[in-house]
Amino acid sequence: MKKIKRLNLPSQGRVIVISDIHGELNLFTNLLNNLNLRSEDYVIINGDLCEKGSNSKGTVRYIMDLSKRNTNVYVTEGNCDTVVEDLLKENPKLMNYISSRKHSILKEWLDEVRFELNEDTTVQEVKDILTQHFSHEIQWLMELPTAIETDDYIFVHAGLDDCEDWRETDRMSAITMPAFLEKSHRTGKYVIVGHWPVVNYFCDIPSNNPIVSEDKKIISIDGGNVIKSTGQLNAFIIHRTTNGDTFSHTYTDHHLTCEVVKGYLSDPIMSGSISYPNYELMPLQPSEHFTLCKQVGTNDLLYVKNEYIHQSEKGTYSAKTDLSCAQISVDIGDIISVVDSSCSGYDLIKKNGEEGWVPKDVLPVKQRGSIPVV
Ligand SMILES: [Mn+2]
Repeated sequence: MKKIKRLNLPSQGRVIVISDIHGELNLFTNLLNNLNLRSEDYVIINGDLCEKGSNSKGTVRYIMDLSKRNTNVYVTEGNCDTVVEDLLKENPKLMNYISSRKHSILKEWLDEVRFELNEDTTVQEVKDILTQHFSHEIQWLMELPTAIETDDYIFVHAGLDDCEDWRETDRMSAITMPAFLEKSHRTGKYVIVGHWPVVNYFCDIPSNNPIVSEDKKIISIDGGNVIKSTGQLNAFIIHRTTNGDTFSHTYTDHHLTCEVVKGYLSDPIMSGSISYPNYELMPLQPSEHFTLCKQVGTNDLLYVKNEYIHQSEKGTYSAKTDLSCAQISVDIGDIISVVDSSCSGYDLIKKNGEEGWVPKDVLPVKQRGSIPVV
């Protein structure tokens, strides 16, 4: 990769890392408010500002202004942000991309200048129009560094190759490689990445919270915002002190919150989760609310909520979406978010970033109605 930015961080204060905003400007500004952002804080936006969410152009505009106004705000590029590079290269596949995608910054920009695509519109025409009206944004996105290196950290969207000199990592690998937490590197520094929703990494209770691997020196922070129905936008916070750095995090999401009215101790036999690409199931033992299934891709035994099991015309079974198969414990007074209250017997909730099932009487009566799965 060629675009590497060197940065000196102060030895004290906060460094806030946020990735994969994907056009969710409201979640992002709420997150900044929750953080009580101060001018001395450093902020690293670690790629994928646009695409998938509903306000890509607003998000890019906002972060562009933020980084120009504030000398402590830095941004790296993500694979979704390279959509402007495809535009400048006149990639013919872009026409299909713009017309088939529900949300794209290119479509939002075309809408803003009231240009309507038709079957004959060429990528050259789109490029001419957008470079005429949005040259500042396009140039700013094109110039984003692939990685930011400090004395102790490397910020990169997806990951680095396990080679002698990490700078030799191909740029496209650095912004697209899957599941970096399952790989390794030899940089000697903490590598902080987004891109791969952390909930995809197996754990007993599915969680969207950042994962810090001290062994691998990898910190993975993508909370699955927009991509996952139960996802969240994480802020990973590095607290710099003279005695060494400590870490914490906070997040925002779109779910309604409520207060738990009755405590519940989870059944530990119910754990694990279903996530991409292991959706295929073999039902073994049905019961009123959950069916014990073998997950075909992993051979794991999971209790899957009946409403989420789909039978194909061929008679095979699969999970309809990513799903927690865990129960979680709650205490009276806990503030939790309600993810799905439309199923029988149990509600799917999120508590401190973790997802799981609790019996319906745990939530206040007004929450037990049917709120659709987001
Ligand atoms: Mn990405």
